[in-house]
Amino acid sequence: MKSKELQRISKFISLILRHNPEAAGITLDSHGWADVGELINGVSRKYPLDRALLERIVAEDEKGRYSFSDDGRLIRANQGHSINVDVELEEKEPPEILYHGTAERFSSSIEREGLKPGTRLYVHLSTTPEAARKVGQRHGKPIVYVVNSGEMAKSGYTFFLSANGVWLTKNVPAEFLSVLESRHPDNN
Ligand code: HQG
Repeated sequence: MKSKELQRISKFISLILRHNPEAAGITLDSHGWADVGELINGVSRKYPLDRALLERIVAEDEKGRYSFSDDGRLIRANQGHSINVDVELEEKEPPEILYHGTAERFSSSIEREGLKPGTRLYVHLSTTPEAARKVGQRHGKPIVYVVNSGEMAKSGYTFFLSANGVWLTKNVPAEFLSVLESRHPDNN
């Protein structure tokens, strides 16, 4: 199967497991798990999918978006949900600095209100400016914020590290944000 087709199926799976299980006629449990057989049946209404292909999609996903349960019967998205499930995120002391990539057009609102999770459960933070810039590019002309996560943790804010290495927190007040100044003309 071509990688474009695989990507299309993966996008549909992430829609189902993060936002809209009804799109495949399935339900998730309170920890975000779907039954693998039900997911395959539901996706198969739209795209060809069997266990082997699903295993390939999970194994090859470049962001490690999905996990199987230990017995292989269940599958869930590791982060990125808008529906209220508890994926048993690990609460963890964050690094001193994290980054958030967004589009320039959101900057006045962000600098007024801080970072809010929007439709998702958490604000997503990156460990490098490069990764943050890529996230921001999905929305338009990117801008990268430096998040003073060390100071936030000292002030009592909690952080979580997802199974696939994404830092998450409920919100970031504007006082902990500063714009990353680009040092290179190409770096914007
Ligand atoms: C912005 C992808 C105005 C926020 C990525 C972002 C990530 C505000 C947008 C993951 C705001 C929400 C998540 C405020 C935040 N005013 N705009 N006060 N506060 N925003 O897509 O972080 O490929 O829900 O900056 O790689 O872009 O799907 O979040 O631009 O890890 O696995 O509101 O999704 O991963 O957009 O992306 P999103 P995000 P996947």
